[in-house]
Amino acid sequence: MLRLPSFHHAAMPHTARLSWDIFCTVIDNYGDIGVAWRLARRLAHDFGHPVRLWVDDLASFSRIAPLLDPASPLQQVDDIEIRRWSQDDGFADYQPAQVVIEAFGCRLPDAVEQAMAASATAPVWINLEYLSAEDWVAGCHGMASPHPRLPLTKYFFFPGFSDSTGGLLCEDGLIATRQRWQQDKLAQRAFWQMFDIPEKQPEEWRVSLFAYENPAARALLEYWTRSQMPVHCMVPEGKVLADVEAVLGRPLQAGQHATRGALTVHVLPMTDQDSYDLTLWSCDINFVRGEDSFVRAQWAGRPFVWHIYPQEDAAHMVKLDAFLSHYCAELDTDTAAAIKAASHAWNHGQGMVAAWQQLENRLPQWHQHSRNWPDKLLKQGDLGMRLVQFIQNRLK
Ligand code: TRH
Repeated sequence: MLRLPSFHHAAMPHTARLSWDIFCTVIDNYGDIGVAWRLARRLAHDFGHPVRLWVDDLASFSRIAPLLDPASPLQQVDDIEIRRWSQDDGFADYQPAQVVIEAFGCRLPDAVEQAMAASATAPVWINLEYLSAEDWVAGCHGMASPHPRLPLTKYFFFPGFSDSTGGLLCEDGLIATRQRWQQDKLAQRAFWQMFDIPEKQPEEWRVSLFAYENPAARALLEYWTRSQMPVHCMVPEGKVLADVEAVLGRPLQAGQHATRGALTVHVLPMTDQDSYDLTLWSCDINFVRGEDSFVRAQWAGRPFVWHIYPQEDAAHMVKLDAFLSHYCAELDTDTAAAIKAASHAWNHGQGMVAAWQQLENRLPQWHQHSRNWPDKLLKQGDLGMRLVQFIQNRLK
């Protein structure tokens, strides 16, 4: 059995111990629970704080946390207390932690709010928001909103890319661990062997593909069947698989692979978050989606293409552009133009082959930029550290 690298520093930061309740509902997909779970683990493992994670849908949660028992309403996983909840639960005996996080505006039950208001010291109440690189985020980050009836204040905590936002979640020591992994060919070989996938060859593209349904994926995969370099494409089972199957001409399940021309597709089972990180670290280029895999691709230090979660009225395209202008700010004009064109093509579902050809010519610059990018984002600390500091300032 492969030993996964440990991300944890021996020394914990000197922050006063806080207890946390994180409430999360699963809307669709895995992003909300993915972020909540990652935050819980960051606080428990790197800060040593006790965390209770309240989740309404344990079946979805267990897809990214295989040790979880979806039938158990109360369990301990990875040093975190996991509790199943719903809006109708009584919460009669609920005793709030010092910090209560409402993830992505999931709305706390009335009884929880009342228990918070009745506490001798009201907990610090945080609404953890979705990630966006838009400029308005800095103005809204940390804003206080008084409860209409109870003596409680809710603070809005926005992840983001600038120093005046809440930053992005990253474990202590993660970047160094990732750099060591990327030097370690034996560990990578052992990792791929777990999925019955051959080790990466120098003369091959190894790509991971985690995306929503996307006609641009069909066009790109078709193009890769005629590639000069063999392409090995790792596809976690899920939404984009139908597009992949259309190109390969047959149904595919986790654990299977299929080849057409220069393209070989390997369908991966959903793994836990740490193993998914290893997939991202071990591929040359990663296609990611939503919020959490998008952030993890940035820590991977490798080029990535982002399939943003689609919203009504194309609001997501504004968010995409806000990120791209940030990401490309210090790049040369041609590389920036190629990355922007490929991102637009991928998210509009058309024009991907031409955009990809343009991008192929800029790969060295794109690789270099991907290696430098995490340092820029982490200079002022990650989201976990900024959140703990924010809470401590409220408690002074
Ligand atoms: O699943 P997503 O599409 O989630 C989305 C977004 O978060 C979006 O903003 C939100 O509004 C919507 O959900 C409801 O993509 P995301 O954010 O990348 O989450 C996927 C999670 O799954 C992430 O934590 C990584 C994890 N994962 C694994 O743990 N193992 C795997 O094998 C794979 C492929 C993913």
